[in-house]
Amino acid sequence: MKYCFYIGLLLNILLLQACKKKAVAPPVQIANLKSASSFPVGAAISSIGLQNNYVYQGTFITEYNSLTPDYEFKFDQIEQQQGHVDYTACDYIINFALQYHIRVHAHTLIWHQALPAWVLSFSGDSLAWENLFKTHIQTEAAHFKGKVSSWDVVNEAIRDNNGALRNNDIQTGDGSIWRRHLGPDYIARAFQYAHEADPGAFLFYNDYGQEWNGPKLDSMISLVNKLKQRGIPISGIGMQMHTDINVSNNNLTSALQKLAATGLKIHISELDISVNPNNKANIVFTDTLQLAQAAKYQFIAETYRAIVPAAQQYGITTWEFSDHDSWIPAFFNRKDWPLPFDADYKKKPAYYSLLKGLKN
Ligand code: 9MR
Repeated sequence: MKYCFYIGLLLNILLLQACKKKAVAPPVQIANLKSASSFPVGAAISSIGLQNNYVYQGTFITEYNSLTPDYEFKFDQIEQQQGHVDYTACDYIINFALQYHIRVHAHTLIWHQALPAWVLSFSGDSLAWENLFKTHIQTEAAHFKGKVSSWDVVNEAIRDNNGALRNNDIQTGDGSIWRRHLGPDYIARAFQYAHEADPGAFLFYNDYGQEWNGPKLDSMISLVNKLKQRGIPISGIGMQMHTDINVSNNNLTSALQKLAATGLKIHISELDISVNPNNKANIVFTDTLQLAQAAKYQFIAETYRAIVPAAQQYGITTWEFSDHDSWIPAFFNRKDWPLPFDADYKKKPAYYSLLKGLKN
């Protein structure tokens, strides 16, 4: 009996202590990227990923509040045959975004790649080309009017080697059919046509290389400043930022400074950070590489927040979010791990450092 009393007392004390522990508030933890950030955090996603992979879909919904369609909105996807426009995959993405209150940054109206064969072989005079160009822009922009927040209107119009506009060099894969048939002012007209079709959308010029290619950066800045001066309805610049762990932090900082000085919105629009830029065949993703990548993610997010004024911060978007879905290994035929989630959709050091960079 006496023992029963002591055992009861002991149990009560243990219970009390357990209750006390429960009452202590847990340390504050940021649960996801979107709640850590004062501006939208996005990723490129695909309708196939959303449809076939619940982990993909769940991870995206938990972490992000902006999306860019990976390929569905491109010309070759929506109009494989002339006159047969099919928005099924795009509309799937739009409905998903509406359901989960996710911003849609649509990509892209005018690009020299991802064109249907009939456009590449189209023969017509300049009026016929202008008509094709305008009809494509306005039909698509009108279809998504009020459903997308913004568009990459023109993508990658500037060459890598001298900052000139892509032009006739179609054979090398470096030219632009648009510049060739429509003259250099096609860029301004693309923005005007898109604005006529969807006056409420923010309109972006999107390109890559700002952080490593000075002439290209300067040419881009001169292009957008001239458009602004002429009253062409451009709202922002997309800095794709397909970059790597070796890129110079000074270059990143000065590119962001120069771009922000245009006064336009700045979207880091396709971020990924390669750890194998030199295509090493036997590379292993060591802890050292993991940490170098994590530091670069953090640096980019912190620098963006420090340099771009809040009113110009359109957001940071990675190109997909898991190493499983990155374009880089297939495109460059190499091993790489460029994104914040690993191939099993588990958070990498890069994820936690990006989170810190968005919040610190
Ligand atoms: O990642 C995209 C890939 O799935 C598509 O097949 C490809 C062609 O449509 O485009 C890739 O995305 C590119 C983007 O549209 C523009 N910047 C470079 C991206 C990677 O190549």
